[in-house]
Amino acid sequence: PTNHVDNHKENNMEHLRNNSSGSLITESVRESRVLVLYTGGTIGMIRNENGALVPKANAFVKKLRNYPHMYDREYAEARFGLMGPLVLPMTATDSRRVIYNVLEYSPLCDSSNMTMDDWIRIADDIKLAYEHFDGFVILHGTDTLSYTASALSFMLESLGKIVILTGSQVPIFDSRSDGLDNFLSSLIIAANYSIPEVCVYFGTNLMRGNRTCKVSATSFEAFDSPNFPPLAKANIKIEVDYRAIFRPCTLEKFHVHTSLNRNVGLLRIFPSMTTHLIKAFLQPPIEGVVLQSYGAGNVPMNREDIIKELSAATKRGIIVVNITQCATGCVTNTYASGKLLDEAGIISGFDMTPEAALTKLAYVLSKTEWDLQTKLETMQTNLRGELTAGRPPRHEDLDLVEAVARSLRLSSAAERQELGSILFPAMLNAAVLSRDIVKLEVLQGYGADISQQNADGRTALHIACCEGDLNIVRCLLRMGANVHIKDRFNRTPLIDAIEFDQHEVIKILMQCGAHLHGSAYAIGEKMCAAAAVGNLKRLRSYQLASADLSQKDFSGRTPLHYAALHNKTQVLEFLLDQNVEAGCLDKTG
Ligand code: ASN
Repeated sequence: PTNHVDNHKENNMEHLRNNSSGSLITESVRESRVLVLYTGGTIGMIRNENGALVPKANAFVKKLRNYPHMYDREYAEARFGLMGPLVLPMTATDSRRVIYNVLEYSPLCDSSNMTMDDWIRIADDIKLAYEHFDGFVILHGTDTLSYTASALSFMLESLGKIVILTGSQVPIFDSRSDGLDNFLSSLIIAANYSIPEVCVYFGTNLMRGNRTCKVSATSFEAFDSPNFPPLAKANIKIEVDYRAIFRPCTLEKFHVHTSLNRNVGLLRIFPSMTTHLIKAFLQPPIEGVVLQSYGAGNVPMNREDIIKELSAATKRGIIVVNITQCATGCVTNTYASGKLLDEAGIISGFDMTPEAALTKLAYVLSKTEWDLQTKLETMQTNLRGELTAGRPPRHEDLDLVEAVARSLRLSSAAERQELGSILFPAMLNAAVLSRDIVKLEVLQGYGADISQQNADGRTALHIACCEGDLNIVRCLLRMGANVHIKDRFNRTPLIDAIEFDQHEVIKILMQCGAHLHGSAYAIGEKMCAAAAVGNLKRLRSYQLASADLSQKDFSGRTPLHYAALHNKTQVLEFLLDQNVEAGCLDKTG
């Protein structure tokens, strides 16, 4: 990365944050905010005099503003003025306005030049902007896009928001391009769907990033997810397969892991490979090897020299992970050579892609706090949905919706989807209200998405936060419930917990990375109203949610003004104890 951007990163972020208020903010405006990290790639390139594709700095956003598909000028200028963030036009199916900011990297990079440093820089940028946006889109060259997506999936730990990487085969500003659709669909999905994963969007598919490979240098369907179905398909409607989504089940805040071990490599077995080559490959400083074997994980049994070198390497503490050269399928112990590899200390990478296996090794090897055994076990554990170990559950066997659908004689996928979207939220909510943890777990076993929204966009966690039963809240979070989902009224579970003054619930939500969102003035308004009536409990709720107690309302007054005006001494004492600013003036001075 160049210093140029790093020096300006904080300023850029500050600029984006300041830009994210605007003039018409009210709570009723349903908007979602997406940060676009434009790293380079064909998508934003232009053709030079010789017809060659080259990146061009500071042109992308300017050009986008001339595309009515990408920029609703009238709305954007009324809302933010001339040079504010970009806004998508509303379509018939959208429920929220998509507001997006573009952070352009410098220099713009053909992805074939990208390195692990670039992955770290992207992860850091997401960290800086995390609380200010609902989702992230990374515009990226296609050549190494699957590597970046796989690496980020590991580096972004306890991720609660969606990150989508996309790019194109033809520049977005060419008259016939896949870039426009890829970018537009990524923005709409990032703004509207709770899929807390690092994804790749290409063609019409949203895929789990660490399951993807670039499979074509020419097709508009350039990426495939050979061992895992797409998370969503963008046809006339966007159809999300919610049960395919991998949700983090830790009670932790989002954080990023920003070191990677570079001493890793991909070793592809081929007929008549020389011993010399294997030996050279396994020389120090190599620490991790992804072995790309034949078929179901085979190496030539008659090549004792190869097995011997690999075995010596694992004895030296090098991690060797076995994956298949085939595009689909999994390493198994079907053949005798599997046993041989086991004995040589080589571990199975199951059905991981080469990109996922390599970046996971770089990630795992950089965890200095783990010993070798932990690293070996972690390589074989499903961390982010990157591998399938054992037989995947067959949903048809244990699917409640299937059973009801059969008895109602519903046959189409759309009807089943609809049935699930009605049945499960209602049943989850009933289980929350009756505080029934066993039922919640059974429902998840039957295929319920724990974060599924009902007709009002509310989830089981919203209800649980109003009710205030800590065990239920904790159970939902452990089952992967997302803390960031906004209902139809723009309320997150945290807002519900605040307005029901569930202090313990607020604490655990904050521990899991929940945060206040929207206009600071609107929050100020709520706190001032609480101060005016002496509602100390409510102010404590806001304090636990890390609200700024000296935040002004729309008239410029703070909670302290109101407490003084209405003679609410308890609130006054509390606020003064918190050292809130006492000296600020309201709009009348
Ligand atoms: N070489 C380009 C890149 O990876 C390819 C592309 O974006 N289609 O940056």
